[in-house]
Amino acid sequence: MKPEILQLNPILVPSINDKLDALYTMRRYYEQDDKDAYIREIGPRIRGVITGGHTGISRALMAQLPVLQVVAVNGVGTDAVDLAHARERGIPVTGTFGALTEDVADMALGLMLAVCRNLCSVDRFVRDGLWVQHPQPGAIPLARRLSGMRVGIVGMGRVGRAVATRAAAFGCAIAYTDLAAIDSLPWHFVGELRRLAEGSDMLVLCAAADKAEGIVDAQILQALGSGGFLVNIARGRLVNEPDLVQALQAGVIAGAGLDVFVDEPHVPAALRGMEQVVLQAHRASATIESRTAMGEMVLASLADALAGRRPENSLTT
Ligand code: 8YV
Repeated sequence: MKPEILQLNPILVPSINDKLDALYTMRRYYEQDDKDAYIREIGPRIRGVITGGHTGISRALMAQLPVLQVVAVNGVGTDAVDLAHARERGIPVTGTFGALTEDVADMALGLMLAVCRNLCSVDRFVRDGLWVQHPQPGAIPLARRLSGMRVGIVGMGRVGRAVATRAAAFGCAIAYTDLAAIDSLPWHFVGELRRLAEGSDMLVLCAAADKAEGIVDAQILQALGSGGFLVNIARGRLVNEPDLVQALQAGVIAGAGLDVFVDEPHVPAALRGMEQVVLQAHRASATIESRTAMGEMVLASLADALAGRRPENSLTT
């Protein structure tokens, strides 16, 4: 009998789904109307879970899976998984570390360019036929130059470093904050987030959200200042969202590029109405290349754990 795997989110790569179906009895939770009844029925037999970084898995759900041997996160954020509970039970929780770095960093640069150069609002202006109605150059305000800006990076892990490398190629001066300075990096370390924001034109959030909820609040946005931009490709809850809305409404900062939000898929209506904000739908890793590499890592984690080996990317065992 094939092992039963509970899948909490869809995977959009057909070759990965084919491999999963060939090796396992896949239990697709997201397709079920009555999820509680479904778990009561199949939970006792589930040996592996596949989930997304943002979705994770609750302690309550894990507790209903008594023979669980692995939680494979199809992503790098493990902030939505109860790691302490997994450790207590000796269950490996794995991530797809390294598989999505380049695409997430590319998305950060895309948002940085889009907010500075008003790419989305001008796209709407042209699409809506407004250029023909208002052909005078003054109809569209001048934009800002990204090249040469002072870029402050919050969280200098794989993604932070990849963003720094890209921004440096645009001639940007790079500073960063993290738990401590990383000696091997050529960029300027700033210990305090407020000071980093003060010295940045563009603040880019690349940090894990495990212990950093709401670190970007009114005070930090004030420090970033009226010429400053915020880009978030990490987790929505790093930012105090009401403070961000207020800061954008009052011109405390110049604009924001956001891929992630506190309560996805709900994006505050105020943000949706702002021309100086560029919005994405948590898409930074959503390329065929990243998602295929991520899916292969999920398959490897399941195979290792179910064969009694420690998965290479386990955080808990
Ligand atoms: C993914 C993420 O979109 O890696 C993460 O932590 O949040 C995203 O890159 C997600 O995990 C896909 O399921």
